[in-house]
This record gives sequence, C-alpha cells and structure tokens, in this order.
Amino acid sequence: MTQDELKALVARAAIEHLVPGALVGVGTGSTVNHFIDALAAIKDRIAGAVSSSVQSSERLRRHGIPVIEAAELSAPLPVYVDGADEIDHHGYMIKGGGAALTREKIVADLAERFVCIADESKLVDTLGRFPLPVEVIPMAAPQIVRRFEKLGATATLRPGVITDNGQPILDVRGLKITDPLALETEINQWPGVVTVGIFARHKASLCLLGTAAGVRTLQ
Ligand code: ABF
Repeated sequence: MTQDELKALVARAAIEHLVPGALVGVGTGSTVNHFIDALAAIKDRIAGAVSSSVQSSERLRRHGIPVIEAAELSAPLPVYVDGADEIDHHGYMIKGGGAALTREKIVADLAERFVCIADESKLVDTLGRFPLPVEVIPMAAPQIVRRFEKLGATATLRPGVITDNGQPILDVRGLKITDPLALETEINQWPGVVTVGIFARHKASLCLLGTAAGVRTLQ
C-alpha cells in the first residue's frame, strides 16, 4: 500500500473512536483530510466539528459539516483526531509540519482524548529527526535562534509561510529529543515563543498506525 493509502486506512479507522452525537475535534494535514472525507459519510451521526485550521474548516464546510468555533465551547470535546510528523512509543509527538501547531494544541487541550492517525513512517524511537516547528513572534526570532544554537541545533525561518495566526515558523534541525516533556516545558518559557511543536503535555491517548499489515493500535 502507498503512504496515502495507509493514511486513508487509519483515517477511516478513527471513525469508530468517535462519540455518537458529539462534536469532534479535527486536526490538520493530509491524513486528517482523509478523516474529514470519512466524516462526511457519517455527518448525521456527529453534532459538528471544532477545527484547527482554515484549511480543515474549508474542507469540513465543503462537506456540509457544521464548524463550531473553539471559543464557543462550554464543555470538553470527547475526542480530538489529528495527524503527526513524528510519534514515539509513549505517544509524544512532533507536530506543525502543516503550520497549524498552535490551533492544533488549542483544540487538543479542549479534548478528553487525542486519537492520533498516522502512517507507519511517522513512528520513531526518539523524536527529532523531523525538523521541530516553533511558531514565534518575529521580534524574538533572532534570540530564539541563538537559544537553539546553545542546544546544538539550527533554527531557520520557514520561507513564505505565515500561520493562520499571522506569525512565522522556525524549523529546528539537529535536536535529539530524549525528554520531550522537559524540552517542551523549557521552550514554552522562552519569550516570543507562541507554540512549540512538541506535543508531550498533550500526547496522544491512542495512535492508529497504518501499516502494510493493517491498522496497528498503540496505547
Ligand atoms: C498535522 O498533521 C500537523 O501537525 C502535522 O504536520 C501533520 C502531519 O501531516 P500529514 O498528515 O500530512 O502527514 O496535525
């Protein structure tokens, strides 16, 4: 099976983890696009979606799925479904390759469970081979770059990309993230960091991994 077929496989498998009649938290990316398409087939069984990006909102609306603003929520979402750039065996993730990390983390924080859907290429022993995305306030970017250099890493502005929140993204190469929770907590303190693409405090409750042998569930 191709990588895209594996993405579609896990996207469909995520449907069975939804709570009937409830709102669904929806992430961003090509795997999630397959999930949105699968949602369309059962849209009468959900109350609507809370989206993590303009891109996902537009796709949801094209399918006639109501999109509710996160700020309007008065109760937790039962489930948030999203992809990842890397996920380790603890459910810690690197996210943000799709430039939606800030709103993804906001919606993940509103959910009781995070179901990650990913093809097998995303599973790693240690996070960091994928460049770590960090959304920043522009005036702080040079100082944040210097802080990553002190960690032995190289941070560069992602060319031509501004997030839905109007900010640029640094991509950080050369990190070996052996303690995702500690590094996320550290980087969160740096002035000018909007969001770091380490999802350790909001790790996956469950990962549906698309493999040639079928869907593998990692708890
Ligand atoms: C999104 O899923 C992003 O955080 C991450 O970059 C993306 C993975 O992309 P894809 O599903 O297209 O491989 O949540």
